[in-house]
Amino acid sequence: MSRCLAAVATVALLAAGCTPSPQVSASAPAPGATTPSVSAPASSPSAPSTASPAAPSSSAAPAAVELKATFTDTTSTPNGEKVKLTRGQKVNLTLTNHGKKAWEMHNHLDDAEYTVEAGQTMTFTFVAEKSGRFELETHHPAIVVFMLIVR
Ligand SMILES: [Cu+2]
Repeated sequence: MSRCLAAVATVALLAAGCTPSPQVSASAPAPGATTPSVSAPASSPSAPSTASPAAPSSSAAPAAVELKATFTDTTSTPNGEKVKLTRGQKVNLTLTNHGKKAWEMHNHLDDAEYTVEAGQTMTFTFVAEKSGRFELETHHPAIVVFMLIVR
Protein backbone atom coordinates (compact mmCIF):
# COMPACT_ATOMS: atom_id res chain seq x y z
CA MET A 1 0.00 0.00 0.00
CA SER A 2 2.57 2.55 1.08
CA ARG A 3 4.92 1.30 -1.66
CA CYS A 4 2.30 2.04 -4.26
CA LEU A 5 1.84 5.58 -3.00
CA ALA A 6 5.57 6.20 -3.18
CA ALA A 7 5.62 5.06 -6.79
CA VAL A 8 2.80 7.43 -7.67
CA ALA A 9 4.62 10.30 -5.99
CA THR A 10 7.80 9.53 -7.94
CA VAL A 11 5.91 9.50 -11.22
CA ALA A 12 4.32 12.82 -10.36
CA LEU A 13 7.73 14.33 -9.61
CA LEU A 14 9.17 13.04 -12.86
CA ALA A 15 6.26 14.40 -14.83
CA ALA A 16 6.69 17.81 -13.23
CA GLY A 17 10.40 17.78 -13.98
CA CYS A 18 9.86 16.91 -17.63
CA THR A 19 7.33 19.61 -18.32
CA PRO A 20 8.74 21.61 -21.19
CA SER A 21 8.87 25.33 -20.72
CA PRO A 22 6.45 27.11 -23.01
CA GLN A 23 8.81 30.07 -23.12
CA VAL A 24 11.37 28.36 -25.35
CA SER A 25 11.84 30.75 -28.21
CA ALA A 26 12.82 29.48 -31.63
CA SER A 27 15.88 31.07 -33.16
CA ALA A 28 14.80 34.06 -35.15
CA PRO A 29 15.72 33.85 -38.82
CA ALA A 30 17.85 36.67 -40.10
CA PRO A 31 15.74 38.99 -42.21
CA GLY A 32 16.59 39.01 -45.87
CA ALA A 33 19.35 36.46 -45.60
CA THR A 34 19.57 35.28 -49.17
CA THR A 35 23.10 34.06 -49.44
CA PRO A 36 24.06 32.36 -52.69
CA SER A 37 25.92 29.08 -52.22
CA VAL A 38 27.42 30.10 -48.91
CA SER A 39 26.13 28.07 -46.01
CA ALA A 40 26.61 29.27 -42.49
CA PRO A 41 27.67 26.62 -39.99
CA ALA A 42 24.69 25.52 -37.95
CA SER A 43 25.24 26.02 -34.27
CA SER A 44 23.26 23.53 -32.27
CA PRO A 45 23.01 24.08 -28.54
CA SER A 46 23.41 20.71 -26.85
CA ALA A 47 21.97 21.51 -23.43
CA PRO A 48 18.65 23.29 -23.72
CA SER A 49 17.74 22.49 -20.10
CA THR A 50 19.89 25.26 -18.66
CA ALA A 51 18.39 28.33 -20.25
CA SER A 52 21.27 30.62 -21.17
CA PRO A 53 20.10 34.05 -22.26
CA ALA A 54 22.93 34.47 -24.77
CA ALA A 55 20.92 36.47 -27.22
CA PRO A 56 23.14 39.01 -28.96
CA SER A 57 21.89 42.54 -29.36
CA SER A 58 20.44 42.02 -32.81
CA SER A 59 18.13 44.99 -32.50
CA ALA A 60 20.89 47.54 -33.09
CA ALA A 61 22.54 45.89 -36.07
CA PRO A 62 24.87 48.20 -37.94
CA ALA A 63 24.20 48.96 -41.59
CA ALA A 64 25.54 46.58 -44.20
CA VAL A 65 28.88 47.37 -45.81
CA GLU A 66 29.27 47.25 -49.57
CA LEU A 67 32.62 45.98 -50.79
CA LYS A 68 33.56 45.77 -54.44
CA ALA A 69 36.59 44.25 -56.09
CA THR A 70 37.65 43.56 -59.65
CA PHE A 71 40.13 41.01 -60.81
CA THR A 72 42.22 40.16 -63.84
CA ASP A 73 44.25 36.98 -64.07
CA THR A 74 47.16 38.70 -62.34
CA THR A 75 45.89 41.73 -60.46
CA SER A 76 43.21 42.75 -58.04
CA THR A 77 41.63 46.11 -57.30
CA PRO A 78 41.73 46.91 -54.46
CA ASN A 79 44.85 45.23 -53.18
CA GLY A 80 45.32 45.14 -49.42
CA GLU A 81 42.53 47.55 -48.53
CA LYS A 82 41.75 47.63 -44.82
CA VAL A 83 38.07 47.46 -43.93
CA LYS A 84 36.90 48.18 -40.41
CA LEU A 85 33.76 46.33 -39.38
CA THR A 86 31.61 46.14 -36.32
CA ARG A 87 30.92 42.69 -35.00
CA GLY A 88 27.61 41.45 -36.38
CA GLN A 89 27.84 43.70 -39.41
CA LYS A 90 26.71 42.35 -42.73
CA VAL A 91 28.95 42.59 -45.77
CA ASN A 92 27.84 42.50 -49.38
CA LEU A 93 30.85 41.57 -51.44
CA THR A 94 30.60 42.16 -55.18
CA LEU A 95 33.33 40.55 -57.27
CA THR A 96 33.88 41.19 -60.96
CA ASN A 97 36.21 38.96 -62.90
CA HIS A 98 37.79 40.53 -66.00
CA GLY A 99 40.24 37.66 -66.34
CA LYS A 100 40.15 34.62 -68.58
CA LYS A 101 40.01 32.03 -65.81
CA ALA A 102 37.81 31.53 -62.77
CA TRP A 103 38.58 33.72 -59.79
CA GLU A 104 38.59 31.96 -56.44
CA MET A 105 38.54 34.02 -53.32
CA HIS A 106 39.01 32.76 -49.79
CA ASN A 107 37.28 34.41 -46.83
CA HIS A 108 39.33 33.71 -43.72
CA LEU A 109 36.56 35.00 -41.47
CA ASP A 110 34.22 32.08 -42.12
CA ASP A 111 36.46 29.98 -44.37
CA ALA A 112 34.10 30.40 -47.32
CA GLU A 113 35.32 30.07 -50.91
CA TYR A 114 33.87 32.34 -53.56
CA THR A 115 34.19 31.42 -57.22
CA VAL A 116 33.52 33.89 -60.00
CA GLU A 117 33.77 32.62 -63.55
CA ALA A 118 35.55 34.63 -66.21
CA GLY A 119 33.58 37.66 -67.29
CA GLN A 120 31.07 37.38 -64.46
CA THR A 121 30.06 39.60 -61.57
CA MET A 122 28.71 37.97 -58.43
CA THR A 123 27.68 39.24 -55.02
CA PHE A 124 28.30 37.23 -51.85
CA THR A 125 26.99 38.07 -48.42
CA PHE A 126 28.46 37.22 -45.06
CA VAL A 127 28.29 38.49 -41.49
CA ALA A 128 31.32 39.51 -39.47
CA GLU A 129 30.45 37.25 -36.57
CA LYS A 130 33.76 37.30 -34.73
CA SER A 131 36.37 39.83 -33.80
CA GLY A 132 39.84 39.89 -35.21
CA ARG A 133 41.72 40.43 -38.45
CA PHE A 134 40.75 38.30 -41.40
CA GLU A 135 42.03 38.19 -44.95
CA LEU A 136 39.85 38.13 -48.01
CA GLU A 137 42.37 36.78 -50.45
CA THR A 138 43.05 34.94 -53.64
CA HIS A 139 45.55 32.13 -53.53
CA HIS A 140 46.41 32.02 -57.25
CA PRO A 141 47.93 34.53 -57.44
CA ALA A 142 48.38 35.25 -53.72
CA ILE A 143 46.77 38.64 -53.16
CA VAL A 144 45.14 39.94 -50.01
CA VAL A 145 42.31 41.90 -51.58
CA PHE A 146 40.74 43.08 -48.34
CA MET A 147 41.95 42.94 -44.76
CA LEU A 148 38.91 42.80 -42.52
CA ILE A 149 39.32 44.27 -39.05
CA VAL A 150 36.33 43.31 -36.92
CA ARG A 151 35.72 44.86 -33.52
CU1 LIG B 1 43.21 31.81 -47.81
